[in-house]
Parts: sequence; structure tokens; C-alpha cells
Amino acid sequence: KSTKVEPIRRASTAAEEDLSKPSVRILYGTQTGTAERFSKQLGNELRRKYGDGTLVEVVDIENYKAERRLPKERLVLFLMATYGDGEPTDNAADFYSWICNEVEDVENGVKDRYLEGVHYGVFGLGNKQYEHFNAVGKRMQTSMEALGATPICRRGDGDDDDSIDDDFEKWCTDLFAALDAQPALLGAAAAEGTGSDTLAAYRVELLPAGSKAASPFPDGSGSSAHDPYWAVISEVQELHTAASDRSCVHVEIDISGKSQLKYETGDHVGMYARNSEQVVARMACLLGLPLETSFRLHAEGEGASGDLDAPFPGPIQLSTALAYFADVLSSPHKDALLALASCATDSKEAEQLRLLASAAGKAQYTDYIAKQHRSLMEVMEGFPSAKPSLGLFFGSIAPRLAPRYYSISSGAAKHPRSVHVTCAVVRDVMPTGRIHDGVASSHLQRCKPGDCIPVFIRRSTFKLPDDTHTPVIMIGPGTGLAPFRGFIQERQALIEDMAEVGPAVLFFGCRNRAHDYIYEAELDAAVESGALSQLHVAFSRAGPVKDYVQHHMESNGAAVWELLQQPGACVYVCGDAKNMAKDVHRALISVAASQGSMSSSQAEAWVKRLGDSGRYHKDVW
Ligand code: 2AM
Repeated sequence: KSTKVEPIRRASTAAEEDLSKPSVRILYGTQTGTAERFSKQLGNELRRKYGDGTLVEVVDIENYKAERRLPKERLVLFLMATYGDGEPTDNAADFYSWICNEVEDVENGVKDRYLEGVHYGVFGLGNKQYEHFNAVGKRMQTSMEALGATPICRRGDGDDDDSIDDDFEKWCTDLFAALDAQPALLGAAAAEGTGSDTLAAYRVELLPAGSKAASPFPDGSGSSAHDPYWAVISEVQELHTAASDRSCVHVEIDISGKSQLKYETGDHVGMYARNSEQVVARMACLLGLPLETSFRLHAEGEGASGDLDAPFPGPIQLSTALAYFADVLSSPHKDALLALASCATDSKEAEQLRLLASAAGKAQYTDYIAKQHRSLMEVMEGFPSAKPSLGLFFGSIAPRLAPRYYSISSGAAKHPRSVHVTCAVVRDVMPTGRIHDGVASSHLQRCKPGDCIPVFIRRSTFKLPDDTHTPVIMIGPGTGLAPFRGFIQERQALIEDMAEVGPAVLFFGCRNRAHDYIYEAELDAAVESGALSQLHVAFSRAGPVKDYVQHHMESNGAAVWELLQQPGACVYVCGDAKNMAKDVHRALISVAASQGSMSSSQAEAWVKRLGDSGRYHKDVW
């Protein structure tokens, strides 16, 4: 079966389209790009299955004018990821709070159930290891139901810890069955089986060698992911000792060039990291083009207003485009394999790629790609006859590199013009023998003072209590220490200003005092100055048994409990969400049970109330 390559159309067609037209709208809330990828894949599948005439629009939920559009929809599909501690993704935050308010209005009788007649479907993306699995997907479903809309099929719950692609496929099967039963929902133009496989491709304009290139990111205000600021890195320091076989870097980013840009202690910094020069050179070779190739990508229908939908502003050099915009170290998805098949000149390679992308080739995909964590770059190395055009490569094959977020590890009062980051460097040996270096962490590790990086600040709710007397208990093993270093600096600044501060207890954990006890001298100084009233450190690999932060919380249960009896006292947890945060949660319940003489269900309810009253904060990943 042949695959049709379609030029990419401008996103603005969605906004300009006539509201009365029948359509399926796919809205995605994405943080790392999976929900976006699934949405595009679903859009393609709907067109393929029901005909190219099916009007499907895939829209970033951030750009969706819900108030005006939602009541007029025929069928709207939500692909919504849950992020961190049960929160919506950044791009879905506004929509999410809007719909929660609408539900409140309906429940209070201020509005009627005005979405009657609208059909909807929800696929949630999350990870079962997290406490609030798919909280956003679930809330979307109950909200749409509360507003009177009709579900088209069961909610899908994608579990990233297992096989989220399979979960999505199963949900799509249910969705298609429901659509087959109600074809009117797709509009008059839909016709069974008339579509073709479509792959998106930009139109490429090659420019004369040496053409002036635009910056990959215009220098913005630094206030959001859409408007990053090119900041100068002023310091990079290794925090582990020479004895450690891992690396963790302390990076200082100078934000003094943007005087309006402010951060608060506990906020996050987002950054656009770049692929290494080796990866960029290898990719250019695989594409068969010199690194200096100058080009521009155009979305079809582009007018004088510029490249609205292009992934980067043109003109650009291939080396820059590959460095900042192509995620080639993740495994390729199905559409990427189909796109590679469409351009493979060796028919055996094309056939093999198509098999890997098909339902029949699922076992091969699992063995060759998923289990091996084989990257897109490795797959392209394995199928050398597939040399995609730049338009196809950036349109359908390489996902855009997503920004990476770090908890800021400096205190704003102490360092108002400098953002500190504490970053564990990701380096794993993959089953194929490939050494996988994390894109952002290894980039930070390679950085030298004077290098520039596009950054932006993301606000968080992870904040010290307003009243400086309120006791705080902080739990943060590994790089979970980051925001607490900021909290400690904040308290240090208060002490220097002669303010009175309440007790602050830190539970920190690392493997071994001689290897990875990061910021040891600073923590000792904080105890000395009173910025920390108690410091408990768990060394997990110093003795024969694991010693973790939660063990110290339990052995200091009486003191923890006493602090928690004080008005407003807060607990903060930062770091690994999959295991640590859950174990700490259990430890907190066990402290409440033993110290407060409660049954386990009473203790659980007590900890829940702590959270509901805004006294239990998590910054977990
Ligand atoms: P480990 O690697 O020896 O198991 C920072 O990563 C520290 O957190 C390490 O000392 C690590 O120990 C520890 N850690 C790992 N799993 C944990 C868990 N479930 N709870 C608390 N700490 C954990």
C-alpha cells in the first residue's frame, strides 16, 4: 500500500475555519510530546479510515477558544496528559481551570448543562507509578459529563510505565467501533475506506550556501516556553567527588540581561537544550546533506505573515535545526517508520520498515525497537537507503525536542539575578550497547561559562509559608534537594535581615558520603546559621542495608509529629515520584498513626487533610 505525503498546512486554518462545518476536533494537552504525537497519529488514522474529506483538526489546547467553540462541536476528542502531582500540562492549564469553573457554575445552578448534543472522547496519558494516575483525563471526563456532553466511548487510560502505545491502540479500536456505529458524527464527507496513509511534510526551500540564518529562538522575555530568553551560563561545577561513577552538575544562569525577568524561590526553569555535535554530524550524514545546508521550511498556504506552523523560524542551517529541533535519541514512532519506508530506495528496507509500523509487526517492533530502546538515529543507521527530505524529516520523522524543566536551586532573595540548577547527568548503557546521554543534562555538563542557552521561568506553587515562623519539614533525596537549597538561602537572607524564623528540618539522602553528598559544606553552614534547625542525612549505600529518608522520618517520628501540631506547619517533598514520594507518603501516615494514636485509615485521612489544607506540597517527577 502506498503512502501519500501531504504538505503541512498552516495551523491557522483551524482558527479560520467555518464554525458550522462538521468536524472532529482533537485537542491535546502535552508536556513531553506524546499526547501531541498520538493526536496527529489519530488525525491521520481518521482521515485514512473515513476518507480525506473528513474534516479533522488537531489543535494544541492552548490555542483553543473553548468558550466560543466547545458548545458548537459535534465531536471533540481530548488527549490529555497528567503531569507531576496530578496537574495538567502547561499548555492545558488555562483550559483546565476554565472547564473546572464551568462545572462549578453548572453545579451551582448559574449555568445549565449547555454541552448537550456535543459528543466527546477522552484518552488520558499518565503513569501508574504516580499517586494521581491520569487525574487530568479523569477530571476531563467528569467535567464533560457534568456539562451535559455525551461520551462516544469509554475513557482510555494510557500507562507510560507499561505500554502506552498499546493502551492508545486499544482505545482507538473502541473509538472507531463507536464511530462506525454513528457515522453521522463525522459529517457528510466521511466515507468508509476511501482515505490513504498520509504523512505530513513541509515544503523545503533550499537557500544559497552562506545565506544569513535566523536564530533558532528569537530573544524573548523568558516568561514562557513560547518566549525564551538567551541567558549566559556563568558557572558549571561538578558536585560529585572523583570517587563517584556518576555526575551531577551545579549550573548558574545569569538572568541580569532581562531586568524584568523575575523568579521566586521554588519556581522552575525551562530550557531548550541542544544535541551534541557528534549527534548532529551523524544525523547530517544520515540525511546525506552537508551541515552548512541553508534552508527554510514552509507550511502550505503560507502568506506574507510568516511561518506560523513551521517548527522553527527560517532561514536556518541544518546544523542548528538538528541541534535544537530534532529528537533523534528517542525511539521512532509508527508514523516515523512509515515515513522512512516511503523514502527507502531499497525495497527490502521499505518492506521491513512498513512491517515494523504495522499491527502485524508488533512483536518485531517490541524486539527490535522498544526492548532495545533503539533510537531514531540507530534505526536510520540500520536502514541507510531511507534518506528522507528535510520536509518529511521535520514534518513526520523527528519529533521536536521538548524543553526540559528543573527546580531552581537558588533563593531569589540571595540571588535575584542568577538562577541555579542542580542537574543529575543521565548516562545509561542501552541494550544495543549504545551509551545514552540525556540530551539536556549532558548539554549542561558540556557547557562552559559564557555559553548561552534559551531559558524561561515557570511559576510553581512550591513555596515557603508566608509566615516565617511557621515550621517546615523538607524531604528531598538526590537532586530533590534542589528547591530546598533555595528555601534555605531564602531563610538565610531572612536571618541576615534580623527576621525571626521558625524551625526547618531537612531530610536529605544520597548513596555515600564520599561520593554524592552534594552541597555538604553549605548544609553544614545552614545548620550553623540556624537556616536549618535539623539536618538528617540517609546514606543508602554506605552500609549493608538501605538507609532512606523515610526511615529517618520514622525514627524521628515524635519530633516530626510535634512540629506538625503547630499551626500551619508544612511538609515538602521533592524528587522521584515513582518510589520515593510514595514511600515518604506512607512514612508520614505511619508517623501520624503511631504518634497520633490513630488507626491507619484515620492516619490516612489526617494526611489527606494536610494536603487539602495546603500544608503538604510535592515537586516530584
Ligand atoms: P539507592 O540508589 O541506593 O537505592 C537519591 O537518588 C537517593 O535516593 C539515593 O540514595 C537512592 O538510593 C535513594 N532512594 C532510592 N529509592 C528510594 C526510595 N524509594 N525512597 C527513598 N529514597 C530512595
